[in-house]
Amino acid sequence: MGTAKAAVNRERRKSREIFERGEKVLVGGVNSPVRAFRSVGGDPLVMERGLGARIYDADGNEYLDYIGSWGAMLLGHAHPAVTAAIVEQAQRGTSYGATTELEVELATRITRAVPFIEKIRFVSSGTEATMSALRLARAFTKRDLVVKFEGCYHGHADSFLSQAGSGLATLGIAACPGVPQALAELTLNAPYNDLNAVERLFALHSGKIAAVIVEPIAANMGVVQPEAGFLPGLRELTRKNGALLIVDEVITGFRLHFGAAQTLLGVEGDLTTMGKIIGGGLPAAAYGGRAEIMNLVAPLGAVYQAGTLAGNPLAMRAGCATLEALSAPGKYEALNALAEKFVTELRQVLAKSGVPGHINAQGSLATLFFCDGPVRNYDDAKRSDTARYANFFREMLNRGIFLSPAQFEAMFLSMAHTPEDIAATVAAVRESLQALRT
Ligand code: KE4
Repeated sequence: MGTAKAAVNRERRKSREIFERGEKVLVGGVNSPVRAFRSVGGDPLVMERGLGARIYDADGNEYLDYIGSWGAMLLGHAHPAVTAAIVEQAQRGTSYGATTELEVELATRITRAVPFIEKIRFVSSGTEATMSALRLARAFTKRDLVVKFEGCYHGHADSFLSQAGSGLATLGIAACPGVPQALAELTLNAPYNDLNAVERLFALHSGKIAAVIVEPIAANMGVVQPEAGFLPGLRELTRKNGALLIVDEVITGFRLHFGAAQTLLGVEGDLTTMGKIIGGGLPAAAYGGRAEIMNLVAPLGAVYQAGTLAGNPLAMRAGCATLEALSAPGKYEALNALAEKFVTELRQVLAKSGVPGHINAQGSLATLFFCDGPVRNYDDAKRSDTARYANFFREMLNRGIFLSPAQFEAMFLSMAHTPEDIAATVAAVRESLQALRT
């Protein structure tokens, strides 16, 4: 049985000073809204370094990290082989604006691991990947409408900002200002896990839906798994109605196993997006699929998409080193076994705590919702007591555990977390839940 660190309201003077300086020149002091800790209150942390499963703030406080750069750091921070590769590559220059063998190597590694992705285009963020995949789907089908799911998040491209998850759910933004109404109307939303709703949309908009885009395991409303038949049902509905299925694996790509979550879930999208892990913590993402579709992209086709830093050698080298390290035998088996043990113990602690809650988990992704289960879509997730989550977040932070500063996000376990880390985390959860009751 692990022991939790005593809850200490740690000194964070430097974080506060840096953040206040940042607020003068950075919007809200951040470069991505969730980092502002708006939904959990208190001073946002300014981080200084990470190593393995740990991250350290500007005041030198150490935390067990369950964000891991929002899933990118599956190997943990500053993995020796990845760091060495980046250092070596940096000495050759960081970006040439020309093809390098490194992007060929990373694309080859990905397409070998995910055979139904025949061709890839690298971009610099998940947003670019999904935005480009949708443009391509619209060109391929010559249709305009897109179906997404309430609570799913696919980045901040205009077409994906209605009823989206992640930071929009956290800030309660259902429809984003600045997106023209004419464009917003081209995006249709359905509840996750609701095939009938999707079927109704296809009937209502027959011949007009270019694509359905889905997170194969939702992680941006908190973790919500696909129910049996949901993903194969989407595959069938899109095929029958002449639309493309875009599977957004920016989080799940190479997280559950060495490849796409789709392979484990019995579905193959027409297009797949990836990011985070394939860049090893550097800006790299990708969209890919059948050559028949991908060949419509410039310069082969007329679907224009480009990027100054796309496929840059530093990110490609980090991605190659990351996938090389991940391909070692037993890595995922060990991660998934530890994750299963972790979630089992968390559920036991939650059940005994007397605090209403429900845990959804799949592999190394998990979310503790402060509401009664089941949580099978965004409406269920929104029943969560976000004020209680905020208090839980603070209790855990003061015990040296850094969780997502928002209920509608996931916990990301890395391969650097050890059984001792898990035991200490479970103990901290037990004590934090107890503190919520007093
Ligand atoms: P980026 O543009 O942030 O690289 O990727 C967008 C994206 C696309 N698809 C999925 C499934 C995603 O989860 C994301 C981004 N994930 C969030 C975390 N929930 C990024 C964190 C943030 O916005 O700061």
